Amino acid sequence: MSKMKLYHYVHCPFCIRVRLCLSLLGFDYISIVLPYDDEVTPVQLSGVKMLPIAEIDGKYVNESLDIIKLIDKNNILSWGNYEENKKEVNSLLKEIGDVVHPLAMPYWIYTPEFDNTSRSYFQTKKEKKRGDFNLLVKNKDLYIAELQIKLNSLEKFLSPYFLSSDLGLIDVMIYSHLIGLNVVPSFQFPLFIYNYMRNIEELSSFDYHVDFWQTNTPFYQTIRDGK
Ligand SMILES: N[C@@H](CCC(=O)N[C@@H](CS)C(=O)NCC(=O)O)C(=O)O
Repeated sequence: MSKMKLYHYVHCPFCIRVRLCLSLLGFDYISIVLPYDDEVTPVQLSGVKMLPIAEIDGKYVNESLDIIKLIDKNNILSWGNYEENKKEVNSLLKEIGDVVHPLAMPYWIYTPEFDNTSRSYFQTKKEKKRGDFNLLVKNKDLYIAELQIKLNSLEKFLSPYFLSSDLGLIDVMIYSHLIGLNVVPSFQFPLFIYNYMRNIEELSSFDYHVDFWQTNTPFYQTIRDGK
């Protein structure tokens, strides 16, 4: 396999899961971060404006799990555990996503991944589904309370990984849905989740792309302080 090219958004949980697996499985790859408002490149590559897209040996693959399957030919990530619990895991991810997205989106757009044009493109598109970002920020504490309940309910499944003593695909998926919360001020993970996530990072040497997550821009400070 020649070196993979990965087109991704830094904030996107589906892109993060691919990057995390590439790190875990020791694959070197070429990282291409596309601006969120670039509609032309993804459509030219795969026919739809959706990332991640991987270019592997001249072919373009654009579903995160299809990409991961191609790089995990030896089933290091315990696909069997995911297949057995697929229904529950997918509904868990949906429930987590339904709270994480409204919480994190208004902050993601003030990270260095976005410029004025991509920020406004993202906000306009997402507000149609999630509602006014100012309102989402205003209701932050309600979302945080809801999320804490969902996160606490995870504890019984971790031993120390999801229904397993080994790190697998399900853990990668959960981690990737949660890591974007790092930019939400005043949000704190329950300690057991915090430790679970740090553990996954250590095992994978995951490149979190810290340069893209720095949030000390004046815009971010304004929204963080609720002005
Ligand atoms: N089923 C896809 C979902 C990927 C996905 O939803 N990507 C989002 C970013 S998180 C996207 O590209 N959205 C494009 C847009 O809304 O403009 C996968 O697992 O790869």
